[in-house]
Amino acid sequence: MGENKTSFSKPLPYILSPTISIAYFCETDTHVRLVNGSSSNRGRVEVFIHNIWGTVCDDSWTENEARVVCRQLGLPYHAAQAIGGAAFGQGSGHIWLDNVNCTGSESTLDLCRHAGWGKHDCEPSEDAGVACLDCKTPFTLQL
Ligand SMILES: [Ca+2]
Repeated sequence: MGENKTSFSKPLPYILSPTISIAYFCETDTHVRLVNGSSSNRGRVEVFIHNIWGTVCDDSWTENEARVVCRQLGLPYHAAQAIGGAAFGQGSGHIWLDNVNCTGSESTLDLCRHAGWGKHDCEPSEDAGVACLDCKTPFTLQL
C-alpha cells in the first residue's frame, strides 16, 4: 500500500462525520482481501480503511460486486460468485460497507456506490463473500 497523504489516525466518530467521509471516498488506497476460504480465490470480503480491516454487508451483494472484488484482487472476474450470509464466517470488527452497488466494471470496490464508510444496518451474520475463478483451473470452481 502507498503511504497516506492524509492522517487517518482520527478516532472513529470523527471519520464518520460527513465531511471526512467524502475525503475517504476520494482516497484510492483501499485494499481488499478474502478471508477464511478454502483457497485464496474465495472467502469473506474484507476492506482496509483507516488502517483497519472490516467486512462488507451482503445487502444488494450480487455478481456485479463480486466481479469488482475479483478484479481488484487480480483474479479472473468472469463468473465471479457473490456469497452472502457469512458463509465464510463472521468478521469480528467493523462492518465498513453496506448496500454496495457496482456496475461490475469498476476497478476497485470503493469506486462503487455504497451507504458510506462504516454506515450500515447489518449484523456480522450478513458478511459478504466472493468466489473468484482460480487462475489454474478456471472451470472447476465449486462452492
Ligand atoms: Ca443495508
